[in-house]
Amino acid sequence: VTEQPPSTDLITLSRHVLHDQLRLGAAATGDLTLLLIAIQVTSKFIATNVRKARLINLVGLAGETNVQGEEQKKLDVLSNDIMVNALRASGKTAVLVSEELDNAIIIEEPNRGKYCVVFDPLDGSSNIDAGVNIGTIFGIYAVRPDSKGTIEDVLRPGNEMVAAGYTMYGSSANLVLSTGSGVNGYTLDAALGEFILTHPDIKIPPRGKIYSFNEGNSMYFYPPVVNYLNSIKYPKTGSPYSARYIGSMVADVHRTMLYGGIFGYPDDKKSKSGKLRLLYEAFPMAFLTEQAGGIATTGTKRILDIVPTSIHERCSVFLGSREDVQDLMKFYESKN
Ligand code: AHM
Ligand code: MG
Repeated sequence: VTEQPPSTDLITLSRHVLHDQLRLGAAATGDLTLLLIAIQVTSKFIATNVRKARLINLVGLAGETNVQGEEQKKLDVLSNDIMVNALRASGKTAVLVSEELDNAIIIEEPNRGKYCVVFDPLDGSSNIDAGVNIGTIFGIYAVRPDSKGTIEDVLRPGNEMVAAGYTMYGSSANLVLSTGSGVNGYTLDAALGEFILTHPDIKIPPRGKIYSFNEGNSMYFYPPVVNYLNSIKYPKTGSPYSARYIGSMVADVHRTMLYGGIFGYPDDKKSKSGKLRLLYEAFPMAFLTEQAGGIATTGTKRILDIVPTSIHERCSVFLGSREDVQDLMKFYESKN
């Protein structure tokens, strides 16, 4: 076997988003490009901290004190600080909403820009201490015309987002991004310190063979979910679906993007609105899913059409392969 010479023409994330901007011509100011470049830097920074967390005492509870008497930051608190600092300093943001912060941050002059970023800096907290995949999720809105940036600029349906993405910190760091014309995946080349385009134009297979639910909640699930799950576990024809559930939304959605199937975190008798957060978990993942040709629904309603009333509200989530999600929706339609 002859070895291929290494590529001398790498497509980095910066090159790719810049190319996108140039395509739009004079219409694009370059601000979104610069914001996306700032976000990818935060992902690199968080990725290095995730990788060395065990060695430098970043796991465990915030508020603990290390041997030098310095206060330790938990990885998710640290990730939040990394993102808030970088997004403020980018000069491109007006409003920031983070899962870690009760209130939105309104950016003042001279740092104020025209974008709002909603994010979960480190999602999958139950997996952090075990070294299992975790990730950052983000969505971006442009402020409304004539707005200086208020909370109303983020209390808007997900279909008004201009971009969304996530970075998964796993065996490699993978950043998956959409600016509204398809989905692209980039892998961090640690030696270069650059995200390289490795998964151009991701399309979710129209049907998969995997379901991803926390079935430990089955006793609380409503009949449409129970009956749908039974239909794929005990099919009348063919083989049953496989179960895969990591408990990190980014990792479970990433696998669904690449392999197909259905991911679900429904509302149920115990969690009346489900668990996942609308603004910075459900919306960005729904945006990416639709851009990759899949469906994202609450069971009865398109997720991206929900109008949020508060920044931390929750919603029921099912997303993934078109045909699989349609099958689930039929159980809601027939109410059984
Ligand atoms: P977190 O924001 O506290 O990390 O919770 C969100 C996570 C998601 O990543 C994941 O899909 C879900 O919670 C798993 O919840 P559960 O442990 O109830 O299955
Ligand atoms: Mg979260």
